Amino acid sequence: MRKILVTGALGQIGSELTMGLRKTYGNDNVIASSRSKKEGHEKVMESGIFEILNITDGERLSEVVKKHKIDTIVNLAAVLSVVGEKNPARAWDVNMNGLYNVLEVARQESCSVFTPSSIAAFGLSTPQDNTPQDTIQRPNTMYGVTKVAGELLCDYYYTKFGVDTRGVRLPGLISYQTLPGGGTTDYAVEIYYEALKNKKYASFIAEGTKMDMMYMPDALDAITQLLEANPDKLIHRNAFNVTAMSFAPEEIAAAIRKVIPEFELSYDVDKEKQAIAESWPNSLDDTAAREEWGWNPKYDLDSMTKDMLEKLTIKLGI
Ligand code: AKB
Repeated sequence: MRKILVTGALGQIGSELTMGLRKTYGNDNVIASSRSKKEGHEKVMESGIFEILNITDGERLSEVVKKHKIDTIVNLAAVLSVVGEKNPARAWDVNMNGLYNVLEVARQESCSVFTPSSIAAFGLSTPQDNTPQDTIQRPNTMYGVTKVAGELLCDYYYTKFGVDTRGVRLPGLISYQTLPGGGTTDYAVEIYYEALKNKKYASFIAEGTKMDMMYMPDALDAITQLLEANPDKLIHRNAFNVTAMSFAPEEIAAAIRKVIPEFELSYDVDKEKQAIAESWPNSLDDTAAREEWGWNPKYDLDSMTKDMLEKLTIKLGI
């Protein structure tokens, strides 16, 4: 049985992945960690071991890994695109120095490592449609820079030291449990909350701007499937394109209108976020993930919308 450490365990992905991993591997075998405790996350903090851990502190990371005899680190602590542009130095520190610490401890303690990359690892010179697995990567955000460098650093630790590193390029993630923490794709989560609460939403992303997206249950499947994938079949390891759908604001609004016909979409475009969105692909080609480890998402825009609205209706007590 694996002994897993999840960093960033109280974030959008971590809070759900930790609970999922605990179901599969047992509560005692999945250690959740975060740089601080957070109200509303008692389930994650109390259903198994919880450690206060900031990944920029390599010594503390090493101590936690040794203390719990960790063999797998799922590194989800990261500063996302929009927040990263407000504080590039912090984005570099957490996303790069933090990842370096994770890989170094993994090398010393013989752990395997899962770290997500992102669609942010692409830039304006990348082919925008059906973006290939292996292509030009010249992102123009600090978050994107750290994601490309992170992919390369993980490759380096695999080829140089034999650390079993794996990762996927995640698109925008949509979930109803924990809010995302400052990304460009966050509009696609906000829109559901506002549709239920106010029947209208002003999108900070402009009409016609397509980005790849995925419902959280598929993202959790992607991570757990790749963790357990047969290493002999993995050619790409640290940076698999994965996607489940690609849409623009007016398309998600149309899907919401099938459930809430009176829903109204308007636009209040944020220049900085729009520029980031335009630098990212319209849609990814995820053939390599499908071929190398059987990636096959379950949710499309309509089935995700139906489930999101049902679950959020219960959560918000509407
Ligand atoms: C963001 O928008 O920054 C993230 C991402 C696509 O990596 N959701």
